[in-house]
Amino acid sequence: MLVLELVEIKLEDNIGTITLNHQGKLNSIGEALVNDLIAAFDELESAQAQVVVLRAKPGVKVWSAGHDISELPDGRRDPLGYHDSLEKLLRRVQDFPAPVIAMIEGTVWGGACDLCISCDIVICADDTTFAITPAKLGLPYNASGLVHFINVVGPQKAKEMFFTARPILSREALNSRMVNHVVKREELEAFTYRIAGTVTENAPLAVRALKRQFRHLLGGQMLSSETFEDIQGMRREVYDSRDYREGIQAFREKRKPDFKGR
Ligand code: LCV
Repeated sequence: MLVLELVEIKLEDNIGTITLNHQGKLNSIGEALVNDLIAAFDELESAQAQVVVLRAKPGVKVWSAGHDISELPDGRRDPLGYHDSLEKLLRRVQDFPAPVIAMIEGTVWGGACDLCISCDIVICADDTTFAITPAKLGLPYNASGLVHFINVVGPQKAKEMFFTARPILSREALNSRMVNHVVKREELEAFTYRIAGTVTENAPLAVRALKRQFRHLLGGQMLSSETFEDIQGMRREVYDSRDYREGIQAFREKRKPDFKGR
């Protein structure tokens, strides 16, 4: 198996495992980690893995701290555009030709929540929390990300999560259908690999066709060109704003942001 710096890859009994291993930056999702993750998915696709478990090292406090804030642009540029590393990773997971199971322990922040729900099945430990944080940082997020959350947790819960940016507990995530299962941390690994094993007992081509159909059907919202331009215009207003720069600066200076609404 390919050896990479920021992730570990394993393949056993047709079950691939990709382990986030960027502890120094709390598995925050920057260019380098995304490149390694995409290389890992490419490797497991060539090895014809029938299911992939995406996990962090056992016992982590933070599963992933979300987008690497130090790689966010200083303003005047879309922070989460189509070619942003996080967006490329989300599409790679959704286009991977076999189910990807997110096995979560510890806390999950920002775009890492979007990574989890871009996986096909989410299994988390009972002490896991999820916080989607663009509003806390002064970011507008993006339309494809909002569609992910609306599809998974529904519009009301999605709005509450984005407007409050507060961490939600595993039980709440289960009730909102954001996760498939919540299990005790000590049972998480065995439970996840049992589920992964049942996927490998089924016909790989059928499972691949099912995943592709879900991908197209879930992405089905049509936007008129005017709606699209309206969305892009509003997003530009936000990432060109003083508050966008203030949110990131406040994080860097480890202080509460002082938003002014401009
Ligand atoms: C870079 C980091 C990060 C980080 N990037 O440890 O969803 S959106 O739109 O918001 C999207 C743009 C996005 O995903 O944005 C990122 C959203 N993530 C967050 O808001 C989480 C930010 N991090 C934290 O709140 C804390 O770091 C947590 C609660 C994750 C862990 O707190 P803890 O006290 O254990 P520190 O905060 O001391 O972090 C340890 C080091 O990791 C860096 C952080 O700057 C610190 O670096 P230094 O030791 O150099 O000061 N770090 C943490 N998160 N997302 N760097």
